[in-house]
Amino acid sequence: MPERDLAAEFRAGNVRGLARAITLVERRDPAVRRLLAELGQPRPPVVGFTGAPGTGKSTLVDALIRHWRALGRKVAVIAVDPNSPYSGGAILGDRIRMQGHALDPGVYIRSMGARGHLGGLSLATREAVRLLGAFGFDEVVLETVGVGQSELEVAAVADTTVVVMAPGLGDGVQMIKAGILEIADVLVVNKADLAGAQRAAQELRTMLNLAPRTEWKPPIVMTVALSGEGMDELEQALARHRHYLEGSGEGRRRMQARLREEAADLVGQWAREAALRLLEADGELGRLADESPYVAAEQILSRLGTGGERAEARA
Ligand SMILES: Nc1nc2c(ncn2[C@@H]2O[C@H](COP(=O)(O)OP(=O)(O)O)[C@@H](O)[C@H]2O)c(=O)[nH]1
Ligand SMILES: [Mg+2]
Repeated sequence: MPERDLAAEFRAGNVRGLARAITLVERRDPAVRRLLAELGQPRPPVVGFTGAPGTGKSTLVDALIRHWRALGRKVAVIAVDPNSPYSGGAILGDRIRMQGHALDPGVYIRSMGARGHLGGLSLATREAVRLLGAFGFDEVVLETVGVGQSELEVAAVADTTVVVMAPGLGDGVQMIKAGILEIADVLVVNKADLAGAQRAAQELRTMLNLAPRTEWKPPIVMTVALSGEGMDELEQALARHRHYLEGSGEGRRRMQARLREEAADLVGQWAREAALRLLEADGELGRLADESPYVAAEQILSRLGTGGERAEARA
């Protein structure tokens, strides 16, 4: 489908157009850039939910959707799964957990993967967020699905990162080792109905007290996502953090950092594509790479620097 039609579908609020556009994002199709240029790029606030599988992220997100819908906000959820090379559609379990919203046009849920390109996941997620904003969503939630580095990639895109723990899952020391605690703006101990929740919260408190003092101290919220207990506190914590971002200038700083990261990621991606084209087209360069990838890489960089490939990389 030509981008012109896609833009028309966006303006008409046709959700299938949105789904197609996000599929183009996953394929790293340059048509997305032109579509965004045509649509404009309002960026909705993004809340990321991360934490070990089974801690209750989807259940929490479901409760949050209900809260935002009651306020008339349109909500989009992207389940970010780095292990899936290419997904599309909602993940079955999450669809079941969030199916209460299936008929609500103010809610959009889907999963997203990205091919194993460097920085590909954050690039794709950032573009998807812009598309969702252009489509008219007021709030975007990212939920990590797989385990591994998706946590950090999601935090790099989100304005507010919520790290979810549950008793018996996602041990605190492990989170520190993985650098997860550092990315938390809000900490949730979910499944507060289960034994061990108070102790998990106490452990977290101790660890936070050991961390260097910062202007924003991540609050610890206890929730029972299944019953909605603690959701008011979670919503207040999210609102407070949003307020802090606006008032302190931290929101601006994060946005700048994000845009710079994105620029660097784009260079990485475009240069890689251009390099592969050069290696394909130039037999000599290919043979050079067979002998020494370092020498070949330097050759390629200097050739890209002279601008020969630049126009093509931009296409
Ligand atoms: N006991 C209890 N179970 C919960 C709570 N929240 C979620 N669960 C259950 O935990 C399981 C995993 O939840 P899910 O939201 O899919 O976790 P995710 O993998 O982090 O998205 C499901 O069976 C939920 O019903 C809670 O507050 N208390
Ligand atoms: Mg989930």
